[in-house]
Amino acid sequence: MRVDVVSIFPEYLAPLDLSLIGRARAAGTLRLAVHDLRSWTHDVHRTVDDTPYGGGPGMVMRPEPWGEALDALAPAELAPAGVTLPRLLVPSPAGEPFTQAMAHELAAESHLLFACGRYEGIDQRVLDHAATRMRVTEVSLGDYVLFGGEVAVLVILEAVTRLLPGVLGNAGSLDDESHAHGLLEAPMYTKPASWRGHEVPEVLRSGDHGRIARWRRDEALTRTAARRPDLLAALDPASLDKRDRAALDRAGFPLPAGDVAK
Ligand code: JD8
Repeated sequence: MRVDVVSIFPEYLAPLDLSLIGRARAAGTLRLAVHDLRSWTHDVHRTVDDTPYGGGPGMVMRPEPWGEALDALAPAELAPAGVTLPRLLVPSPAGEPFTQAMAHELAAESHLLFACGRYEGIDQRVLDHAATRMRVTEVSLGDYVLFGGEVAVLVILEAVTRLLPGVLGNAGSLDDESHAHGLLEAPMYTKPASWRGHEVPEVLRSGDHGRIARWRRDEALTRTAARRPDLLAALDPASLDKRDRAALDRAGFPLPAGDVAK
């Protein structure tokens, strides 16, 4: 996968050299380039912002440097062939929520291009113009306010990179994770069995794999009911068996109506 990131703070993307993402880059699975938006300015002050039309606080990113950056990284001449046009992702608090489903979707692309805004954001015409030649998605990390898009790009690329073939050593650990089955994960423990007066639950040391699986499922259901009732409500009621329903009942969670599996 090819990835281009444009930012006025390219140093902010330095963590992409580290750890598993860095290894994916070294292996050639991920061909990542970070670009300084100011390299597409021409004035002596390398200006990227100006005052907002209509008034209001702060500054808005001027369209000209962005237009040149996108022209350079997604040349319009390639549009008829269609194959090399990147998917443009623009982090914004007004974007579509980023989810594991979107991470899977992005992992299937051959070329991603991220535009990191700052200040009050990027002149809307940059996105409107880009949309005439490529797929543009405004994406949000969540309902809180950041200074700019750089951290969102770090998060999105971490979620996407670990889905690329060959990046995660143990393929089995992908399908058992939180959100894959719509529930939060049960807590995990390692040695020692007793630490500062806190014990590892007996069931996990029992060696009884059936009991362990049931305990983990109950913990997943109980945690999800307490912390993420929205996830439980979205589950297909038919995916909950009698013991699932008993665990939810004990947790005081109103049982979803519908057919009981098993
Ligand atoms: C990009 C500029 C700040 C946005 C005024 C100050 C994502 N979940 C998220 N929260 N915030 C962002 C985000 C914030 C950004 C930019 C992403 C570019 N800002 C501006 C408009 C309102 N603030 C985000 N993804």
